[in-house]
Amino acid sequence: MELKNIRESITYKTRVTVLSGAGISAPSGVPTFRGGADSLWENMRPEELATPQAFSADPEKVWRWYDWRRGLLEPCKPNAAHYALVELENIAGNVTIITQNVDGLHQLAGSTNLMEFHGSIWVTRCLKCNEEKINRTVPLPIIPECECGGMLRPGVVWFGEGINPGIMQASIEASSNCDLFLVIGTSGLVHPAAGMAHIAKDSGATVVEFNLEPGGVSSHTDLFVTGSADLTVPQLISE
Ligand code: BJW
Ligand code: ZN
Repeated sequence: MELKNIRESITYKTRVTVLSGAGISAPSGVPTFRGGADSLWENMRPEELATPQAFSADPEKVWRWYDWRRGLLEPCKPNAAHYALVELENIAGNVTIITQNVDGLHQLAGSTNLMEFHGSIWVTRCLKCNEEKINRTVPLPIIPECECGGMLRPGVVWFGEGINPGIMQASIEASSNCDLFLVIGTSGLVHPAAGMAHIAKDSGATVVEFNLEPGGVSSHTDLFVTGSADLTVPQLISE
């Protein structure tokens, strides 16, 4: 099977579900988490920063990391891979994107049916009143405070935290009920997100992966497309 066969098989009736990860945003200048000299954790252990324990122990350190990343992300624009998925909505009638990314680039590109599985770096949540708010201020005061006086935290999902139950349920449904499942730019190491590819495969979908190199879900794919997502994903919609 080649990408050409997949492209030719897509009609308005094809139900497509996408699992995207940091690699789809890499061509936009967003650093990935694992591997590569520029990756976010090259010199740090994830459990030092992306856990509720790390935040309780040193909220200032964790907020500095997020504030630095928000600054890096602010000028980043969607790339050809994000736009190809928007275009795909005109070819296949039912496209659902499950993104592990917190960068907001799928929305910026214009994708409509989107789930932010690990939350958003542009959302804050109050530890006291629980209010969630969109917040695009860069840089933020450290540590940012809610109007109620409570401490704010980033609106993302850290290790050991559960996925929003509504998003979890909808993601399982979208993965179980699709014809084509696209895995784009994820190492496939973090669960339960990576498990969506397994659910799709076990439910009979054709699974196509786009990445520079194989990862945690590659043994569950029908086709592996090697290359940078901004060059390969657009080939799904035109030659
Ligand atoms: C390119 C490219 C280009 C580069 N083109 N490609 C089952 C088994 C084992 C462990 C677990 C399990 N179930 C749960 C766990 C524990 C844990 C986990 O998965 N650990 C593993 C690491 C071992 N999971 C959790 O803790 C999750 N919660 C949970 O399970 O809760 C249970 C619970 C239930 C009920 C109540 C309470 C608890 C939560 C996971 C949260 C992950 N959060 C993060 C941080 C988000 C906030 C932030 O941004 O700071 O999410 S971690 C980080 O990893 C981030 C990402 O979304 C996630 C995935 O990373 P991703 O996107 O795959 O990026 P990379 O960098 O890993 O890979 C980039 C890829 O791109 C590579 O493959 C490159 O090759 C490729 N690439 N350039 C195409 N140009
Ligand atoms: Zn509050």
